[in-house]
Amino acid sequence: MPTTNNPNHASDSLAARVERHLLHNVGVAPADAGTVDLMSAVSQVARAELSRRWVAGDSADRAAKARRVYYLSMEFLIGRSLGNALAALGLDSAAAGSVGDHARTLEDIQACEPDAALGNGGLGRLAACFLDSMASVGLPSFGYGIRYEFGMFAQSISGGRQIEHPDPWLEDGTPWEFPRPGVHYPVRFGGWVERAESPDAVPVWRHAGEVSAKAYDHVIPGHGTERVSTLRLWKAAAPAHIDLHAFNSGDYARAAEFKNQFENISWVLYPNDSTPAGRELRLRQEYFFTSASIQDILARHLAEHGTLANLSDKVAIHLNDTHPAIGVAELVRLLVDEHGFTWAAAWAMTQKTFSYTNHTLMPEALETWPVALMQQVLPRHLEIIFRINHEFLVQAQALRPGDMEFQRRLSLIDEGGERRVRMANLSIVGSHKVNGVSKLHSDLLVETIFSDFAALWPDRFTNMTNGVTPRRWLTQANPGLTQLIDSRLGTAWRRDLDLLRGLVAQADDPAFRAEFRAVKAHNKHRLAALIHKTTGVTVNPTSLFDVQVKRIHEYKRQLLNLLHVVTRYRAILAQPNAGWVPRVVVFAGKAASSYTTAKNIIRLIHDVGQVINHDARIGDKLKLVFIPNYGVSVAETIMPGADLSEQISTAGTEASGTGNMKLALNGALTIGTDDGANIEIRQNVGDDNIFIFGKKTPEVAAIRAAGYQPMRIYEGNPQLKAVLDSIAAGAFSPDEPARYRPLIDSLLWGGDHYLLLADYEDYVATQAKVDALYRDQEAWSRKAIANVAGMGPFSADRTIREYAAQIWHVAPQA
Ligand code: GL9
Repeated sequence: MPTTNNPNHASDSLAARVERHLLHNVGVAPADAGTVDLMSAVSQVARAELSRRWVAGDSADRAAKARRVYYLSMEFLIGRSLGNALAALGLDSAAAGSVGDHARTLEDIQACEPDAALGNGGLGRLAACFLDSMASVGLPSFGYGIRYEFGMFAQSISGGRQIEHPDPWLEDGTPWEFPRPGVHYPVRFGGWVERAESPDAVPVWRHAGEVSAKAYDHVIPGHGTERVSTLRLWKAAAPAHIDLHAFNSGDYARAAEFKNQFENISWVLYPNDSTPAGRELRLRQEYFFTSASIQDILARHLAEHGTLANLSDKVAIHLNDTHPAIGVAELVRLLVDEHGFTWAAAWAMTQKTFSYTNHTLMPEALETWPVALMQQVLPRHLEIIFRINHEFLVQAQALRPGDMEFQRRLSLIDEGGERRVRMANLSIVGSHKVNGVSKLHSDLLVETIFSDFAALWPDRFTNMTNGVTPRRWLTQANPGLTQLIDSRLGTAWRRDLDLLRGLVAQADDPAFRAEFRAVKAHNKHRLAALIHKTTGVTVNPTSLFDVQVKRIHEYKRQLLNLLHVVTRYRAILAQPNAGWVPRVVVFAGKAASSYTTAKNIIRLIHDVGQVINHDARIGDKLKLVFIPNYGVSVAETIMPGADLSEQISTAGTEASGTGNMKLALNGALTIGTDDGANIEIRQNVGDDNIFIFGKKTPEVAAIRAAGYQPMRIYEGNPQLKAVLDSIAAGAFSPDEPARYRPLIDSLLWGGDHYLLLADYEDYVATQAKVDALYRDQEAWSRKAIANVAGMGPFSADRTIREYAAQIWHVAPQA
């Protein structure tokens, strides 16, 4: 429909702007524009408006000399930007109209934007949700990270096996970044430290190599406000003073190789969430982005204040896990070596500036770096760490004179075996606040791995329960539910998620419940279509959709879920007419490339699915699918379509979880253990509206302490025994009957470290309660609605306001 003769209509100006961008920036005639061209043009329109807001906010902050928060994170799992930008600008419906003129749907156009997958899992997605909330609550804020050329690997499944493909997300460029050629800093490595003659003289770091960190910005739109936040990502480049041509005239291959030595630092995201991999390059990455970020922070502060004396009054730097922990030593170095601070002044300033979030209790995930490696890569920083440690242990000695074990545990250096720097200890000592990510996790931190530090500094430790942005995870992902909520509560809940409480009253209205079910049914159709497209399996959308989506890890216990699936399969075969509630069990998630057991679990899911899905006796009663390439965009389709959310980690292992929040917010009921944020979800949605099962954290500890014997449980439970025996004997791998013997042996003989067998019986019994409830659709809907209604506290806006008030002391401006 031609709309150009009505210049006041919002969609007119948008359509006209899209056409202008097609002509001027994309280089294509509007009539010939393809889907990618339109994606690019619509993005340019949004970008232009965001750029205007950005410039305005930035100059306001500069004029006000605002205190700012700087969130340092190795990972930002952003996903797509277009839909989010249009929603923030209130342009979504206009955009739908403007591309409709080109016979395209906005959904198709959005789908051709690649995900920015600069993170592995929950930790990286949390950082992205936090950026959204920092912008939306109006915190003067920057995220800092790495502009990885290759993000999280893309996963395909072949013969049940995970195949990893590179993710060249920047290959065709992205409309969302703003290169800042004027913003670059040198980052140095290696060499030695020249000992000063007098003890007061500043040591000189004679570095051996240098790279240039170049800034690329992403504007992060705020919702319901004109404020935005900035994500600044660093790319590594050869320093300007290296003339590649002169260095290697004519030999381009060698010149390129030489250049790569500099640039490889920002090439790839390490696809590993448990063990620090890639060793030296990973350490270089950590230092690279941390150093560049802190140099940038100091430069901005000096430009505004002309002195660093008041740095901690104006700057809060947050360490997202220990990955940027070297920043503690880097700030000391910059203050002492380059800005004339005394050691004591620099150290006091540093502690006032930093804060740190721990994201896991898993000991193998606590980063340490060999002293020898740090000596080689960052000799000056190692020296600084030794001095911090020395002064710190003097304090510890004063508190508990002669207690050498206490000092040994607190030390920044692990002296048992190869000497290593403990990055968590450095982070705690260098920060004024340390937090966990759920109530349970924060309690466990001070009771277990950080108990010695808590004895020294009880006030340093606190809790900040995670949250998720309701914009991406409800408004954008679930427009049907959004409209339904709007129709009853108005739209204010979008900025104040606690208003969802108003749905409690709606749950009593049968008409509302019917509409709620209709929305869910629609979302399940969409999910069924995704399942069909990605796996070839046809599922019945009226089945109960049982969803476990997250990284594949033994502690998350996808295998326990699978034991239930096999149990159910066998029970259906034994009693085909027992009135089964049809179920579709959905898995998705990536396994770290070096994590063999996790990869075997993926393969077993696939193999069990092959048997069940092709067993004509089963039909719709049970289907098992593994959706490949789990990521932000895939999650946006899965979350709204789920009925049941599997959050079944061994109690005490999942620091928080955030998928649990996204699923409940979209009206899924949780079946979960007493772990992480599940506990707080239960408190908020009510005990009757969640299925909690299994051993609790103290019981887990007691069972292990008493000498856990999984074999006893196996011998005592014929149902479990039959399930394990069938997998071990090759019922699901007839071509290679012994394929899963080792996996099952790890449970029976290998100690079953995550207590799958101990929780099996309760889990299966609880799954039967799920079925019983699902048979009563009215009762189920009431509980699903109660879940949505109770999720207000899990908005990342709440989390960010708590960080702002209690840790960062930065005032929201919006
Ligand atoms: C994690 C925890 O395991 C999750 O429970 C938590 O919700 C998130 C965010 O706080 O952090 N810690 C961690 O290392 N990962 C988490 O998901 N792993 C990845 O991000 C891969």
